[in-house]
Amino acid sequence: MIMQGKQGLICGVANKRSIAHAIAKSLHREGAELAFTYQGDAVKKNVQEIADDLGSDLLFKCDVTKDDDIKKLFHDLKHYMHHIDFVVHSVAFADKEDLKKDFHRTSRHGFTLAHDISAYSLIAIANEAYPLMHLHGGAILTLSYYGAEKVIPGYNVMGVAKASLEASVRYLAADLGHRQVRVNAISAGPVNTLAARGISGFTKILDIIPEKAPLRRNVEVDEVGDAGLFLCSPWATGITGETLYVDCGYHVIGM
Ligand code: NAD
Ligand code: IMJ
Repeated sequence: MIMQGKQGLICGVANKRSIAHAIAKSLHREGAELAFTYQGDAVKKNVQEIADDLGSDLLFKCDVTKDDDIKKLFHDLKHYMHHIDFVVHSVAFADKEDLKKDFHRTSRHGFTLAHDISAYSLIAIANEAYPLMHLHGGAILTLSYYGAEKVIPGYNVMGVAKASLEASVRYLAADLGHRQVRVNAISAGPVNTLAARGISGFTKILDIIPEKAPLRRNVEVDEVGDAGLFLCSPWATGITGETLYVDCGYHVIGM
């Protein structure tokens, strides 16, 4: 029970398949107390049910494009939790049209939207989270994908936003490290979630990984959950600014 006495916030649960749900399950299993955010009414019921299952009655609405939502979230969280030990940021969005057409067709609006939701939101959340972390610090974790560094068909503007996210992890780690606040990312292999559904080429990628990855299989979402637990836990107090691959080793293969 490495997380006994620890408490924190999970952003980005939409349903039971969400990577944020897997991370929340691992943290809960090891004794952590959790609070959850939900994006809007469409997913509130799902998130409420998941929070219930994980022994939490702390549920806050937060659309990360809204500064007021983020401010109110942490104001309310402070009231209930007083301090936090970790925040999980598992949020991304791009206009579906931008994931279909060629990357060079990305509009200014589409570029801005993807970066606002998928990268800037980590900075906005980190700024509200670190003052709630105690003298002994805390952990901030986000989720990335290999499309940040290599061209993956259709990932397009999301790849550029993830590159920005991973660079933000390094700059945030440098800024907040003197307070013992650690900032890390997991670069997860493909997982069949809402964010992957309906993506053309997704099933093809799920078929390629078992042929090429060192472990000869796709990653299980619970393996991402356990790696997330590790990075949020006292086992990882020496790790910050890192992007940890949880992808069955796919990223080390050259061809
Ligand atoms: P998901 O759809 O379950 O989670 C995405 C979450 O983002 C949802 O909960 C959604 O409500 C939230 N979100 C979108 N716009 C938001 C906004 N404006 N305000 C607040 N929340 C908003 O899918 P997932 O696969 O669990 O995605 C979680 C993270 O994991 C994302 O950052 C994604 O890029 C990353 N990731 C996913 C995969 C994969 O294959 N599924 C692989 C690597 C990384
Ligand atoms: C997404 C697009 C293209 C290829 C993709 C993905 N591959 C994988 C994903 C190969 C694994 C899933 N992923 C890593 C994401 O980060 C998804 C982000 C995403 C998904 C959607 C779908 C629905 C929508 N907008 C989205 N914005 C971001 O309207």
